[in-house]
Amino acid sequence: MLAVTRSFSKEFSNLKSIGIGSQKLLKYKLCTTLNQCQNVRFVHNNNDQRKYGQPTPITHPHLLKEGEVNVGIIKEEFVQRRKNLVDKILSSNRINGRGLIILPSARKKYMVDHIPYFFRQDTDFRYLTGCLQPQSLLVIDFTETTHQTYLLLNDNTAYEEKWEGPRFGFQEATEFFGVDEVLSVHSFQEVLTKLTKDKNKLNLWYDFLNPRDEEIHQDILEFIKSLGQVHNLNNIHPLRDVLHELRSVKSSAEISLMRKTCEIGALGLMKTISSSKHLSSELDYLATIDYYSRLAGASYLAYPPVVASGNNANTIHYIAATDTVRPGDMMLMDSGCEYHGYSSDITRTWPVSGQFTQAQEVLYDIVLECQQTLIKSIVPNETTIDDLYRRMLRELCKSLQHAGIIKEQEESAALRFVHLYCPHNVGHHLGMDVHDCATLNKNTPLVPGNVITVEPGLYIRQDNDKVPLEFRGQGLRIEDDILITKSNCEILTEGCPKSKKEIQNLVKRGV
Ligand SMILES: [Mn+2]
Repeated sequence: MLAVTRSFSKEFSNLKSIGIGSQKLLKYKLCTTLNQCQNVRFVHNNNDQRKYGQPTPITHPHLLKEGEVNVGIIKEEFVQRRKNLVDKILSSNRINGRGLIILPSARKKYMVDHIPYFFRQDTDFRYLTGCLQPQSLLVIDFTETTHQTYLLLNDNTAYEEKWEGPRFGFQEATEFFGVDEVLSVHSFQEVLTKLTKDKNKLNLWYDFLNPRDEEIHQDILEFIKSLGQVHNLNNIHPLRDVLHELRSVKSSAEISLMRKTCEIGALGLMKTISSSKHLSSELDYLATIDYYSRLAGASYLAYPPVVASGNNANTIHYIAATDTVRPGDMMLMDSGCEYHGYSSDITRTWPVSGQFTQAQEVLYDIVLECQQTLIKSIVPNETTIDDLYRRMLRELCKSLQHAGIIKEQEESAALRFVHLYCPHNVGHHLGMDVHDCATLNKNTPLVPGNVITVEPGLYIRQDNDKVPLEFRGQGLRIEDDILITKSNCEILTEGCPKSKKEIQNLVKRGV
């Protein structure tokens, strides 16, 4: 009971310090009594059955080590990320007053009445907090010299716990996430009003043009409008750009997670290739990659995989997976998994019979050689994704001319036709999201700690009567995930073979 009294009085003084009135406090006190009691058990009794809003080292010691907030990432790293964000903002902005960062989490969405979609936390919110609870809010209040972090969470009531599962109590969340204070998300307007009540210049970082959560966005807009009446509101800056710059350079903990998710994704794909002779429909292949990925520890597939046999591979985003697979077909599978918040993204193309036809072999050689040339050409701190794209077009052009698929002899004339056979880009950043840090400029040199995909392809539709008959109806792509290191780069997905010989042997003989 002593801990209850002590932690409650601490929270009481926190509330007073941000000036929430006594009536509000009474309401707050009633609804957080449950939290306070749970807090005692969190700290003092590790043997009970108490669960929280997400796995913790106490409840899930098979997943998290002591001190970790998310699998593989300790609390101090999250604290450092928030500091890095503030420092980065301050390094390019003179705020001349105070700054406020507002970042909502994802909200639960429903397919139909009471049937939720699978919940996935907002990536930026997860990156800065490690908190996996929906309908939360991160607020960072900062000046040139200090910053305070507030995490606003849903109240934990017995009713909610019964239907939705447990949530963190506020005091235990303060300790677990390493923030300065945790408050009710329902009091966010009071919290923001209090934080902005002095008449100093206010600088706001909030993604108001492309909001993450429409519902709370309306309330935040109301708040911003109310600020305009009393404040010298300097500017509203978007938050994503600066966050994506930070997220694009992976820490050593993140690199370990990227290695793991790529290892699982590559292994799953290898096992799927080697199961080919037992599989007869695209759906069989989809089920197989899903099965092997989750069995190896993936949370789920990172995106609806492309499982495209034969001519279906010419539809770049083919995700229907409704066809049967014919013996002479190649299978193009673009799949990746998510492992505790980190994604892999791999593509292989192989003959389901275990033997490429001569024409398939010609096309496969072109794509593989191009991909290997591109990976070898990466120079850290120099090469950009745009460079790789231009290089890909030139390489493919040369090979397509050689194979008689592009008839034009002049390079400049021939180059105009390459996009007909490879209409997509050469790659993208990869990390917590599959298309990671999407606001980054593709013309920025790749630096150590970046992870990108390199994924040239060739697509020749069945009805393309301009190319020799034997090439028609074939679609191929080879994609690996590449970590940029200080001296060159590391292929994180090399666990899945791609040489012609190896891939044919995999189908014929299994793993
Ligand atoms: Mn990709």
